[in-house]
Amino acid sequence: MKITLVYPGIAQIGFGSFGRGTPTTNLMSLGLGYLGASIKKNTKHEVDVLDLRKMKGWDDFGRELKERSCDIAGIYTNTVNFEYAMKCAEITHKMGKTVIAGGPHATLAPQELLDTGHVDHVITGEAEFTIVDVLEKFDRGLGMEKIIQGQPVENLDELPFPDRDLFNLDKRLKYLPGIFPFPPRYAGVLASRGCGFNCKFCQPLERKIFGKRLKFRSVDNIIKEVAQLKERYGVEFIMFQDDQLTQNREWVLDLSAEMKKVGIDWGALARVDTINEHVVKSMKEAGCLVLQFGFESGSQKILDFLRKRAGVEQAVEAARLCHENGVLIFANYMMGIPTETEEDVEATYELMKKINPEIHALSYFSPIPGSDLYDYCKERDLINVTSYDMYARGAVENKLKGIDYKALDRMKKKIEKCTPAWYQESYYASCVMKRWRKLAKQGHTVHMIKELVTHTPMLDSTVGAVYRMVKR
Ligand code: B12
Repeated sequence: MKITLVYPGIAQIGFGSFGRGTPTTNLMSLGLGYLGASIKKNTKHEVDVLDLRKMKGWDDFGRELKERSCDIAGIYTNTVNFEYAMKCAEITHKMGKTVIAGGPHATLAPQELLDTGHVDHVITGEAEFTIVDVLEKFDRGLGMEKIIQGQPVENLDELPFPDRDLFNLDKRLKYLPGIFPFPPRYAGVLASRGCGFNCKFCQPLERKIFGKRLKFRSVDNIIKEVAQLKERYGVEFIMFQDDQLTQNREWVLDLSAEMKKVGIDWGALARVDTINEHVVKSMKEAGCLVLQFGFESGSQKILDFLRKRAGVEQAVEAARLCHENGVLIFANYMMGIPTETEEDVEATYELMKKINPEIHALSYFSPIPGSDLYDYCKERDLINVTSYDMYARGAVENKLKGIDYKALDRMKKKIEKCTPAWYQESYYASCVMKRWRKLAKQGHTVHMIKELVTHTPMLDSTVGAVYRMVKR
């Protein structure tokens, strides 16, 4: 039997967007990587992956699917890509194949998937063990429920590492450009699952997927994966994709000590209230180049409304610790939050000025289904979202009624002006130059030129490097 795992992540970026130099176009789905590894390890069935970002269009997808001649398609669903996921299901179903779906959207609204008539079974929550059972039952022709609760993974160390070969990591690393803050030859790793906090714009969905208990891999297990990535694939930078890596200080200090021995650059997501001087220093000494924080807002009133549990002062202190210890700050923040006033937005501007991050990414608040803040907005009839792909951050506006997005846009420009642009970072520019020299040396000149022309971040970083040289 054969199962093809499908990643439908083309919302806002479209077909053929793979490798265009943003996290959304470049990152592989670790969830599907884990499922693939589990199927390979625990069954005799064949498994491969189809990534919509690499397809030219729906005909191409249909043709490729036919060629793969799988029996079952396993489709990842998140809300923003729901329409594309269901179109994949429809095409697959019409070919007479069985469709199983999972992922965040499947977990929060399984019946919605079944109602399309193109999905046969939904597995909610974590699925590494359950997908194996399901495939065995299919193989033996046994019946199954439509909605199957995935068996939670209690001990993450029991899982095989995500299967990178299913996503051709080798080839990706040769050709994929870096995305700041990831230099070329980076890979994502997940060191823990779950989040112990209760932010209104995110929870309870995370708890529904991963359970209430925080789950940490052992440091030893993580280091084995990191070392494998370095040795087998020549990975030079690890991005820890956990919701936040710093929720257990002792563990993160142990992890840092071991990362130092591996000798590889890395970055992670963190919370401003879970770090201190010792943690930041240790992380930096261990090769941590960048920490990504959800600062969200400069208004304490809004932070409290969001149940963020972190204070504005803690945000400023976290930024100071990073600057003093030479860790780059990647600042995520939001505007367009319900109850937010002009003064609150002004406070966010003031905070961003104080933080002075190297990289910043604004999201106009998206009421993400599965979160308490989505329910809040729905109850008050605030939601303006008319299609699933409007849930993406980026340039999508008018998500909520009563918000002056034009004024927010003006504020966004003001903030951008007072915070340095990432392309002025000499580290990234020098990585890009190094990569191009290597590509040229290896005879990939055409690819190098193509990258220079098509990937804006590459172009920007070169402009940035030249700019700095001239300035000096
Ligand atoms: C890293 C990350 C990203 C990265 C990379 C995503 C990637 N390709 O890996 C980037 C930065 C690109 C990103 C972007 C966005 N993200 Co994001 N992201 C995450 C994060 C923090 C980790 C993802 C991960 O690696 N998880 C670990 C793996 C093991 O879990 P998993 O993917 O869910 O897979 C498991 C199960 O779901 C299930 N499963 C998954 N697929 C399938 C398929 C089948 C067939 C089956 C049976 C089971 C199954 O089994 C897996 C193993 O147990 C999660 C939060 C989280 N902790 O998961 C948010 C999360 C997935 N993101 C979220 C959101 C909202 C977004 C954005 C929309 C943000 C925005 N407003 O723009 C964009 C959308 C991008 C896109 N086009 O898809 C939400 C999704 C909520 C929803 N309702 O869909 C999450 C859950 C965070 C949250 N709580 O709000 N994200």
